[in-house]
Parts: sequence; structure tokens; C-alpha cells
Amino acid sequence: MTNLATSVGSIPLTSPIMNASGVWCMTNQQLVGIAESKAAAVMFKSMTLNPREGNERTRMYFNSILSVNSMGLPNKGAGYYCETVKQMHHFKKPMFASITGFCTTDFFSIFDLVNKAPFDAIEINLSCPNIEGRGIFAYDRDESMHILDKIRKKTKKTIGVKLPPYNQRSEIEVMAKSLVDVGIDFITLINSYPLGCFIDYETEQMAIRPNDGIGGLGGSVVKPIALSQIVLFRQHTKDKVSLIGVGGVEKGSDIYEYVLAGASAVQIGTALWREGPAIFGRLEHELNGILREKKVKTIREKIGALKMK
Ligand code: RRO
Repeated sequence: MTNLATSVGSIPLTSPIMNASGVWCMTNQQLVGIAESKAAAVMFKSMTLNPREGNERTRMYFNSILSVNSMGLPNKGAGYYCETVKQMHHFKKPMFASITGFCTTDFFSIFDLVNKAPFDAIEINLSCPNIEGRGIFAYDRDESMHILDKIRKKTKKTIGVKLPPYNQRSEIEVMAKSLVDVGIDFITLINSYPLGCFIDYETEQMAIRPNDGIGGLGGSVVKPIALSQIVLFRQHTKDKVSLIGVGGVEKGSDIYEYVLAGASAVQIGTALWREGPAIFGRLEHELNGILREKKVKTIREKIGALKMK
């Protein structure tokens, strides 16, 4: 039997497979669904201080290769998730909070709440593509580092940052080095590609309604983008920071590709929307099959083991 054990920062995981924030993790019931599944950890929906309904519908669309969403941060508010996590202790799985905000001070207020709750790790989402009236935090490096540095100094808990894709190697290099300097434990790459859309030629309409029909793009179409970010961030962070890959993971071989690129774990978004929490068992089975076939004893030995031509 192959050993799928891995870790994110100092958090041990029984396998590299978990959910991506935003999918199947907004309500108590959904979070319990993830906890009861084969997912190695439970990631919560990105939370704001107060509950939000999010954008008008239709706000999410998916087909066999992609998803487009402009959910607009619907969530139950930080208080709800801090209570929920207290009720989930018996699942004995690592619990990951995801925090976001509309301004710098929001991050600190929400962080102070989740830091007191029994979350094992906190993912700081600096990459939501659907915040009205402002751009993506992570494209402003000074503001991002200010948020992360202040949070790092407030806690010894495992903290990570969820980033959008970058288009230049130099941006990745500077960002990666800054994150190592700040002392971030993990980096999640990538949030949905910020500007995507799907036009239905039959109805002659966009598939989603908010924001001119343009929202975050996910699914297998973004996998090559996400993989390149993992490879490049790995070059500049080496073994100092764990990387989590997200984007188009639909089968065991996708996970293996992310691990070779340098990811210690992967998150499932679009495919979880499509398939529900049973997907975690299927992916684990498929990953085990690949490792058996390749006679790989531990997944750990393959992290970043990509052979360069
Ligand atoms: O809720 C959303 O609109 C959303 C968020 Br917070 C995010 O981080 N990524 C995304 O694709 N949608």
C-alpha cells in the first residue's frame, strides 16, 4: 500500500487531497459533508465579518472543461464559522479557515476572531476576483505584505495565502521571496483566473449575470496556468514554504502532476461542484493506482521531483 501522507506547513495530512475554498463549504451541512468524506482536511468558505448573500443569480456556471463564477462572497459570517468549527472537533481532521475582506482592517478583525477559534490553519484569501469596487489585493504587493506581516506577528498558527495567477516570472520571484521573508507557511496557487466568461451562442447570452457576465475561471482549462505557477513559486521558495495546487484537478493523474511540480497538497474546486464529496474517494483510489503502477512508496518522495529536459 502506498503512503499518501503529506503535510502543509506543520500540519500532517493523511493524503494530499482536500476541497478548495468556495466549493461545498458554505453551510454547516456542507462542511460536515466534506468532513465525512475522504478529504484529508476541511477548508471553509472565505468569510467576511458579517454574513453576505453574495451576487444575484445566475452567478455560477460549469460544463465539462470549465467553470465561471461571480458568487460575490456569499458566506455566513466569521461568527458562524467560528462556532461551526467548535462542533467539528470529533472528525479529527485539520480545519482550515479562509479569511478575506474589503479593506486591510477587515482582514485583521476577522483574523482576530478565527485565531481564537479551534482552526488548525488559516488561508488568507488575497485573490477573490469578484469584489465590487476594488481590484485583487495580491496584485498590490505592498498592501499584501502589510496584511501578511501583521498577521504573522499575531500568531504561531499555520498561515497561508491564496494567490491569483501572475503573468511575469519577475512578479513571481519578488512575491515568492517576500512571502518567505514574512514567514508564510503555505501558498495556495491559484484562485480562479480573474477574467473569464462563457457565451452561449444559442441564447446569445453570457452564462452568468453579475459583472457583465465576467467572473473567475476554473476547471481543466486553467490547469496549465496553475501548474506553471507551482513550478515557478517552487523555484523561489524551495522547501521553506508548502505549496497547494488548485485548478482543474479531476483525476488521479492531475494530482500526480501537481505533486511533481512541487505541490504538497491539492484542492478540488470545479470538479467538486460537478461531482460532490464522493470525488475525494475516487481521486484517492486513482492516485493510489498510479503510485502502485509506478512503484512509488511514498507520495512525499515525488514532491517537486519533476525531471527537467
Ligand atoms: O465568492 C466568490 O465570488 C469567489 C471568491 Br471569495 C474567490 O476567492 N474566488 C472565486 O472564484 N469566487
